[in-house]
Amino acid sequence: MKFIDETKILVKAGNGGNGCLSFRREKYIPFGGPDGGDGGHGGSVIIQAKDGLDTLADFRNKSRFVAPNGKTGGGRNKKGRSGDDLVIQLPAGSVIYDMETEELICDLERDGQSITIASGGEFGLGNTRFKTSTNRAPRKTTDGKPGEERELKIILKVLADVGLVGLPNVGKSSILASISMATPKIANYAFTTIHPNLGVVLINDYEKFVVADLPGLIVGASTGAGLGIQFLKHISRTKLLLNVVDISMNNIDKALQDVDVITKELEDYDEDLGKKDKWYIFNKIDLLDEKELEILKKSVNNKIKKNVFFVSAKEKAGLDEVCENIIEYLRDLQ
Ligand SMILES: Nc1nc2c(ncn2[C@@H]2O[C@H](COP(=O)(O)OP(=O)(O)OP(=O)(O)O)[C@@H](O)[C@H]2O)c(=O)[nH]1
Ligand SMILES: [Mg+2]
Repeated sequence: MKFIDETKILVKAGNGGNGCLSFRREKYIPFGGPDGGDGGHGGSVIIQAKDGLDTLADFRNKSRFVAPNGKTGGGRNKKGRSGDDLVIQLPAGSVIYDMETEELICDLERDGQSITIASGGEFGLGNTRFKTSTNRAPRKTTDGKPGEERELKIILKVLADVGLVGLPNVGKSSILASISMATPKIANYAFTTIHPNLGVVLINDYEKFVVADLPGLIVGASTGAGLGIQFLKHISRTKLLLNVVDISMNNIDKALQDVDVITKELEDYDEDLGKKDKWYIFNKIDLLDEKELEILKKSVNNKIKKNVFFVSAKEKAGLDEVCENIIEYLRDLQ
């Protein structure tokens, strides 16, 4: 599923430093020639793609990026110091548009790819530059040019690897909250989630996957009942679906029926969605006692042969195992 994260930033490159007006003044040399140096170049603003950044959240608080100006030139032909370039790192997959013209500037696809988004201003020339055979004491200099300034819209499309589906209120958002840093709304009523939520599950320093938590599905969702339908199309590109089932009622028949309702809605909506790999997550096991859980596990395992997990989002039980299995599954797909 593709989620869109969007932000606006303002970038301003540094101005070029002005050229210097100066003449050599030394003892015994009454008419020293011009020695005004050039200014420094303004720093440019460069945008660079980086793997491992997942969202544009870092840009919520900082949205102005200004590269330093070039310094003015000095006497004795001293060139002004150039402003350093300012590098902004964006997640790979970011697409950059010009706010004003809405024109696409670039699509940063790969790690390391970079673009100069605002060029630093040209430096101004010192008066030394204007010395000619006929004008040995020029008073002319030029000013540095202003650095480019642009307002940018950045859009990041995130592809979810795994989708959480299930009836309303079964604990999909609670599972997302428990395995990722996401903070979806969780409450004890149907259709708490009205828009998909996205979370990144970090397994270790270099492995992670993205989970989408969808609004609850109900009977008839595939033909438009409830909220889920409008989002089903988005999970068409996930690799794996987690069918979440509430087993707090300790009713195996009801639980299996719930599994089937979701499977059927997915199939009815789209054949390919029906064929997608599905795992079954029986949630809220904290509400059963040990014996009840033992019996339930046995009967579920009799009916569904593999890819069944028993978890408690509330107590974070069983979810590490689910996540480890997911990362292994995704690894095998590559
Ligand atoms: N005891 C217990 N309660 C849970 C567990 N997981 C979720 N809940 C509760 O179940 C209710 C529904 O949880 P949500 O995570 O909002 O469920 P959802 O599937 O996202 O619901 P919708 O967004 O409405 O489809 C909340 O009151 C949760 O606190 C669990 O493992 N144990
Ligand atoms: Mg929810």
